[in-house]
Amino acid sequence: MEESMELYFSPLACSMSSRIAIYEAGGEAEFHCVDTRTKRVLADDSDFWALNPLGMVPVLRTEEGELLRENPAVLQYVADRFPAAGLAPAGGLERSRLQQWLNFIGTELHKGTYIPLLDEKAPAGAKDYARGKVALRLGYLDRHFQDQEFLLEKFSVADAYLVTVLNWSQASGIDLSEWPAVQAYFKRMIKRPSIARALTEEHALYAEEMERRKAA
Ligand SMILES: N[C@@H](CCC(=O)N[C@@H](CS)C(=O)NCC(=O)O)C(=O)O
Repeated sequence: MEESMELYFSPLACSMSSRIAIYEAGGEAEFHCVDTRTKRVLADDSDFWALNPLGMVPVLRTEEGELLRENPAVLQYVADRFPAAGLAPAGGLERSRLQQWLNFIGTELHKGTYIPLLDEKAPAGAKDYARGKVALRLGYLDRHFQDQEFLLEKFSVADAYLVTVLNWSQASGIDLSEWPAVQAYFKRMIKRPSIARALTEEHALYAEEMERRKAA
């Protein structure tokens, strides 16, 4: 029997974008929940540091047993693994355009803006610095979505990543109503079946994680 890919994830974290991509493609995968505070894999209490020396999700184990890290790489692997789903352009300028968006989301939004706002350990100065970056970045997206439905011509893994990050807006103190086209995009995206399913499942897992942390 062929092995399926395995995704190490944490509920509602950036790894949710790969779950969305797998659901969107109708692909098979095993999902392993990681507590990113204790760095343990929940199901077998194994050491997550052994899978990622940085202690971060996502980590993907391919069907061949190779470990792959870094969200844009994992997302493109998933897209290429299920080519019929058309979640990434096969090559050429359009593939570079996908990478342009994945890098924008990963660096400018995820790490540069949202993480300092979300991270309770980030000092006030880091939060102010990140807050100062919100308007330019979301304004850029807002102009894009004024006449575009998706980041590319059609739904891609970049949309899966963007919706995952925008989902942290409320917790980050970012009011998306200031960017109406981004807000409309977000509201459209969360109705998409693959995204609605991933959100429902990961919200439930997140609630369990909060209970576990309270009990610890
Ligand atoms: N550069 C990494 C960043 C991944 C990342 O920030 N993961 C977060 C969740 S969204 C995480 O695991 N944080 C736990 C930690 O930093 O210890 C990637 O693109 O995969």
